[in-house]
Amino acid sequence: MNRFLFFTAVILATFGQTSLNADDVKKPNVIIILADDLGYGDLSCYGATVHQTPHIDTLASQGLRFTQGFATSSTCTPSRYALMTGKYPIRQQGVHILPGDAPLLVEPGTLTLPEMFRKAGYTTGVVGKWHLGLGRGKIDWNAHIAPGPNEVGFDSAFIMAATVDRTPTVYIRNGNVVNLDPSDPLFVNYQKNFEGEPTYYSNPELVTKQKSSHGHDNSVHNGVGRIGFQKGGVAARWVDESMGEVFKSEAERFIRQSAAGDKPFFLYYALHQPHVPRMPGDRFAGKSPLGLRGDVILEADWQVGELMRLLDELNLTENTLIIFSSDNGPVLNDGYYDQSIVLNNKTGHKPSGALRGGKYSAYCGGAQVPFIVYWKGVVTPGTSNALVCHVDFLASFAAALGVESEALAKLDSQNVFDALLGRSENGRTELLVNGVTLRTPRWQFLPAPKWKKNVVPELFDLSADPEETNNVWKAHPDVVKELQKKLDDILGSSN
Ligand code: NG6
Ligand code: CA
Repeated sequence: MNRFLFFTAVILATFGQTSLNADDVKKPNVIIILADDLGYGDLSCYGATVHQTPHIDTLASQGLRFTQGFATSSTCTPSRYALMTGKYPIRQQGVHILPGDAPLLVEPGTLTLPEMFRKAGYTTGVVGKWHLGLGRGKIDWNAHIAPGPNEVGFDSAFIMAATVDRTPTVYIRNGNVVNLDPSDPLFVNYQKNFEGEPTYYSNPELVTKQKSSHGHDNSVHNGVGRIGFQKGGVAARWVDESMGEVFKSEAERFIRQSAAGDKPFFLYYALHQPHVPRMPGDRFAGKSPLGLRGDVILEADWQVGELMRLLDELNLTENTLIIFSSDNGPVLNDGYYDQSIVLNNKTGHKPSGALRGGKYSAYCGGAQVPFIVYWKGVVTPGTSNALVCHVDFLASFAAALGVESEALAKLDSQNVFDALLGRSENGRTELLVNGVTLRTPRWQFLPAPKWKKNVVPELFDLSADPEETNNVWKAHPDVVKELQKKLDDILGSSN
């Protein structure tokens, strides 16, 4: 019955008649689980045979597994910016991989994904990787840090500021560094070291766990060199090997607290795996033939299983919509010697599956990622080839929940809610990826850079050549012209 009412609202919203009072409708809880650098081919439900990911596989086998699910970008900050704002990252200056002390990219007051859920009456929370900046200028890590996630839509936030390999290596709860001892204040600097503080080069004996292959040579924490310098805040520093446990507990805490209230909840659960440095907890160390990179994928899978177990325990499974995806494609060596290349080659694992490229790449493997929508009893299990993207969550859920806002018209986000639920095979007709590539369900088009001479565009017919091996631009001048025009329109529009 409740679900029926929700669907009535969806249908009304689809036809522009959002006349149902939001309070009449039992809205599903929504959880977006976003892995960090997990590739299209890394899960057994997407073809990996080297190890099994049974919990995420359950989401896939009992939900809808997308074969053309996308992030907007092949790196983290731009990708997460689009998920949060419903805008292509190129709409704003400076949306690139951020240092750990960068200011907040999202302006408070904008219609973000969590803000939209709040308008729909949800309790909202984020647990895990943030990487969208904090504060407005130089951050005082020893005072309340704002604006941050709490100012752009999240009622509660338990985050790390940037990445596992960047300082500060501390957790931040609702703007305050967790476990900070006032007598040992925390300082962070991305330009220069603090006098007398050990670094990768000055104190190599501290680098006991993973050596850097490139970069990661500033402050050393927990046996690993990081990007960025830090001083103090020792009691607050995380233990990498327990991060999976910590984020799991925090996600559980948020769900339990929200379930005790009378509002539905939205949780953005931003897992830290399998980004470097890959440091699994004891229970997963040595479990995957892929080594550390595989171990932490299994750990992430366990976290998903624990979440589903909790939903069952709280009787929430049937009224919770879960989306599982990744912020960008996979990478093997991302700056540490962790055996990932050797073991990958030994096992023949394909982190991007049959796709070309991975993290940082303009080819499909850069941003085409695992993408699963699970809603027990509502989403009919299966596979969808619809082209869908994280940037679409905002418009899709706004339409489904009947949230109206003038801001929606100015977004790149499209309402593909029917495609997300498997009620339509029609997703997007085109998607801008990395601010340069145009992707359609059939074509992948990389324009020739205008400033470079003698470089031809690249056009791949994915229906015949999913691995992007055969550039067919010469054979399809009309397609090139049409896609270039679409690209120019998107880039030229002021959205
Ligand atoms: C790069 C880092 C890489 C990773 C990446 C961000 C080096 C050599 N490389 O600069 O390790 O941190 O930034 O990854 O330092 S992302 O998933 O957050 O985009
Ligand atoms: Ca990432």
